[in-house]
Amino acid sequence: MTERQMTLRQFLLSSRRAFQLDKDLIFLLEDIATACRIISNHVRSGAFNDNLGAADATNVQGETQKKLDVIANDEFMRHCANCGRVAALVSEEVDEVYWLKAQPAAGDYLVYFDPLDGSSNLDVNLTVGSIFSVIELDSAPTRTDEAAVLRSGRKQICAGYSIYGPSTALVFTTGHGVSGFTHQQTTGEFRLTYPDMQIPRDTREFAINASRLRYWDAPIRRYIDEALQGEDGPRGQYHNMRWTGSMVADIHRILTRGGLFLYPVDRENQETGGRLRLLYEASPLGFVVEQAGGKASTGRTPIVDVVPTRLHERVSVIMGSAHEVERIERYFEEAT
Ligand code: P6P
Repeated sequence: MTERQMTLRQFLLSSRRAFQLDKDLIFLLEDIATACRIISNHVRSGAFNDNLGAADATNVQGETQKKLDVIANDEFMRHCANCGRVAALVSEEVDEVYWLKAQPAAGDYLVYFDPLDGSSNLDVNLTVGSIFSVIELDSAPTRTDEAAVLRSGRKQICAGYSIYGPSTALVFTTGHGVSGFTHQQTTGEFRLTYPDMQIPRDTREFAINASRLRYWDAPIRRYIDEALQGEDGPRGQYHNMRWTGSMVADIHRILTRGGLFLYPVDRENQETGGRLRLLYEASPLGFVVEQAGGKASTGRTPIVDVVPTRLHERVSVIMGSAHEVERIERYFEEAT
């Protein structure tokens, strides 16, 4: 079976022919894939190189950085800088925009990334991932300042993630559906193992941090209460729950078998606008979910339509199987 599974390079070249994919985007995607391979190696050998545990630093989010957060960030910064069209990098781990060009031009790329999502899972040997997003500048920004990179998710030309689980997989979209590749250790190749990923419109599985129940808004509380009533409740069916502590892992499961991921704004986190960040978590994964036939909403509006006002802006996140997202959006409408 292996030989018939396209390599990443073969897939990108066929996409170039089929969708006129820009060669610079192909180079950038291959560089991102290389960064993810290297990060995967660091994650899997962390215990041997004293790379587990905390670095003596906190990031702009006020979170204690893990040593591997810093290593993963360095790998993304280094590899994304290879592509001559990348004008700026935005990282969860870096306070400011990292400009690579003093005079960015129309057609240049902005790359946004969470280099290691779910890193609190590292020390307990659970799944983590990396998230990335690419926007092409439609005009030369007047100033190389934060405002130049505050773009809505609709402007993305590419987004995806890498997941470091039992195997390492790379999943992305360039706006023509979602394709997934598994890293083959024997050859070092990423091979096409999840062609055309589609999220079932219906699901009976949700992912939420249920310890926050007491903070939830009424529509979220209603949805979860109904699900938990199972066969005897208004949904008339048993619902299952998963919560992995890594958005990448939950979203990969949803892309693979359906489901609903929720991290809503609630009474406790409303001051900060929620938990998850828009530019390098919710927006890229929202683009991927939409391209796979799912929906990604704040509860009231598509996540990719949200225009950020701050670099590390947070947002309410409800994404996955379309019919379940639509149900919650109805609950929000009914609650107003
Ligand atoms: P909690 C990881 O830190 C993350 O940003 C997401 O990947 C994950 O879904 C969420 O936070 C976990 O949050 O409240 O369970 O720690």
